[in-house]
Amino acid sequence: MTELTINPDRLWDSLMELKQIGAYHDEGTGLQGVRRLALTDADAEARRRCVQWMLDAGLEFRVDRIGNVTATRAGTDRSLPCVLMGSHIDTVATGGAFDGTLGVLGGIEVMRALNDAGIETLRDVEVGFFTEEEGVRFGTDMLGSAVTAGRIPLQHAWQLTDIDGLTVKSELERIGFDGPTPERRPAPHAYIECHIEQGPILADADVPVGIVEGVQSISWQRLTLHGEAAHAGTTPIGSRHDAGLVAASVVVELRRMCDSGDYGQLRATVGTFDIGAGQTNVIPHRAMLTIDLRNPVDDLMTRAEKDLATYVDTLAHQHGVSAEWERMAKTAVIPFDSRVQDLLADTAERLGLGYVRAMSGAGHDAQEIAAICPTAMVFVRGEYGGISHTPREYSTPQACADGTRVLGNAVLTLANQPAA
Ligand code: HGY
Ligand code: MN
Ligand code: MN
Ligand code: MN
Repeated sequence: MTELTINPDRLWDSLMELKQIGAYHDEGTGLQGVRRLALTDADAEARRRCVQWMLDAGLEFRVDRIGNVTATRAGTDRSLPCVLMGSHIDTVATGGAFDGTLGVLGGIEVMRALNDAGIETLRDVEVGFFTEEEGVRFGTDMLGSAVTAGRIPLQHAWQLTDIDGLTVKSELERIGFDGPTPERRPAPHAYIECHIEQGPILADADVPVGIVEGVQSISWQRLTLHGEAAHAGTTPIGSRHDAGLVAASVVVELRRMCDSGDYGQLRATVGTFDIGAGQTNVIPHRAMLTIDLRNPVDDLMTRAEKDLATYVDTLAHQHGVSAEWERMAKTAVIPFDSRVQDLLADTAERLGLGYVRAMSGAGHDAQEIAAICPTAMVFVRGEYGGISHTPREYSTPQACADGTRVLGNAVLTLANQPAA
C-alpha cells in the first residue's frame, strides 16, 4: 500500500501562520499566546484563512447553521458516505498554537498531499472545524459538534449568550458564518481527529503518537452563593453570612475529594472564582464559581457530583447562605470505535511510529461525532509534560508531521473501503 506523503514544512508554516491570528503577549510566560474565542473577530479571521486554504486545495466548502465548516474532496463514488477529519480552531483565552488547530490544518495538509500524489479515492474525503469547542465564551463545550450529533438542539445553541449578552446566533450572523446548509447529514463513514495529547502520557512512554480509546466524562456547573453584605469590622464572626467563605471552602473540599481516592481518578478545577463587589471592608454577599469535574468512570462522577451538592447544601445552611446551581455541560465517558482505533494502530506500525493507547483527559469534538459514526483519534506528543491551554503548549514539527501522517494514511485506507 502506497504511503501518503505529507509535507511537514507546509503543515508547520500553516500552523505558525494561524498562530498569528489572535496573537497576544502573555505576561505570565513572556510568550506569544493565542486568544481566539469562538465567533470573535479573531476566530472569524482564522475561519476565513482556513477556508482560503481549503479553496486553494480545490475543495468544495460549506457552512452549516451553527457555523461548522466542512470542505470536500470528491471521491469517484459520491453516493457513498464520506470520511471526515476535523477539530476546532477556537481557543481558550490563554491558548497555544496547536490545540484543535493541528487537527484542522493537518486535515487540510492531507488534502494537499492527496492532490500532490494525484490520488483518487472511492469516497469523498472531508475536513472541517466545529464551532465553540472550548466553551469558554458561550459556556458549553463541544457546541458545534454536539449540534451536528443532535445532542444539543440548534435553537438552544443559538440562544446561548456570552458575558455581554450577545447570542451565538447574532455572532454567527455578525461574522458571516450563519450558513444555510443543515447540520451534517448523512453520517460519515468514519471520523478521525488528530489532536495534541495535552498531557504527559506520550512523553512518559517516549512515543510520538497515541491511539485514543475514548474520552472521560465531563461535568461543568456554575455555583452561585448568596450571603449578606455586612461590615467587616463590626459584624461578629458567628453572625456572618459570608458567601466568600463558603465558596473558598468548596475549592478546598474539591481538592480533598480528588486526593481522597473515594472518587477514583477524579479531577476538579475551579476556573472561575468571582466574589461579588470585591470590597475590602465588606463581607462578600455573593460568590460565583465554575466547577469542572472529570472522571473516567461515570458512576464515580455521579457520586462526586452528589456528594459535592450535599457538602455545599450543608455548609451553606450552616452559614445562612443560599446556593444556586446551574448545569453548563455534562457528557458521559465516550469509548471510541475499536476498528478505527485498530486501523490507526496498524497505520502507525506501518509507518514505523511507536504508539500507546490511552484515554483522553481532555474533551474533544470526536466524543460528539462518535454518536453518529465510527470515530477515533490520533494523539500527537507534546513537550514540557504536554502542558496545554497555555502559550507554553508546544509540539515539535516532527511530532505534528508524525500525527498527520497517521491521520492521512488511515483516512486514505478508509476512503477506499467499499460499501459494506
Ligand atoms: O475542556 C476540554 O477538555 C477541551 O479542551 N475543550
Ligand atoms: Mn481541543
Ligand atoms: Mn482545549
Ligand atoms: Mn464604613
